[in-house]
Amino acid sequence: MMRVPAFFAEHQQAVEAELARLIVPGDPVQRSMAYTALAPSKRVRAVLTLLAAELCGGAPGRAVPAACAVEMIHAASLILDDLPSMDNAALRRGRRTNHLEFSEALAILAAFGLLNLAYGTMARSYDPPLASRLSALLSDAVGVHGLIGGQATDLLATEQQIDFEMLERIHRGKTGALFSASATAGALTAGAPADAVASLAAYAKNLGLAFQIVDDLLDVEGDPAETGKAIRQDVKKTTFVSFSGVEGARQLAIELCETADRALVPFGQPANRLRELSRFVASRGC
Ligand code: GRG
Repeated sequence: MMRVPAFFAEHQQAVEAELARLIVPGDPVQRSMAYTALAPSKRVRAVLTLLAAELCGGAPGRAVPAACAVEMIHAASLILDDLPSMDNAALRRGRRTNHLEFSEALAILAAFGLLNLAYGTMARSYDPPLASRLSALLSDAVGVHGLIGGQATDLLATEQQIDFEMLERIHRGKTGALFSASATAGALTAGAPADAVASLAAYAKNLGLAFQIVDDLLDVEGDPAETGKAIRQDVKKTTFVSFSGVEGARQLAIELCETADRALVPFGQPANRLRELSRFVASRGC
């Protein structure tokens, strides 16, 4: 994995320790949940939650359950995305995909198990008004205008001609929505005012799209030993690279990170860690 700033590694560890506590490997479905959710990951969405909370003055550790919920949802989406009826992928996070290691049935149950645990974790970790805001936020990010909608549009568009606007819509749903919700969740756990929440959501939305574009670039020129997944999985799909070429896609990712950073202007210097996160996203190799 690529070298990350020290604060990034600390946040990754805090989230991984809590995920390991919450997802106990026991019977087969629990082992299937742990297999994907606890596998090596950059934890970029969780780090985003913790950095947003930190910037908004949240007490240390308070955002960790929300960051774990985001990671559980993300892991659920990866398990589903890899299924034979979706991307039919064999390698994820450097391991055989969940349905190949367990079975398709257990993979589906593990994805539901993780999604369910995400909402339960928020309900148990925060007072009812905050828990209900976080649940609504994440349910919107998962829903028909987020992950589920983006994935459905993406699947229906496979081997079809799509325009740039549709490509952007797919990935704002599949990737941008959870990035945006991750930052928003962190800010909400810190009791941030509405304008700060909106700025962080705007930052993360653009960062998410940049992240997806780099993901497309890595599908073409990445090293499976680094990314933990096979390359050229997306040959039948229109991607940012097939649309804009390697250089065009790289430029677009840089521009989106710059747009993301502009939303941080009101925070001044204290937002430097988020600026570092944008630099990591624009130049990552895994
Ligand atoms: C019901 C949760 C749920 C989802 C249903 C399957 C689906 C809808 C959506 C799939 C969304 C998806 C897999 C988007 C891809 C996003 C992406 C860039 C994944 C790679 O993320 P990384 O690089 O992975 O952050 P790691 O392994 O580092 O966490």
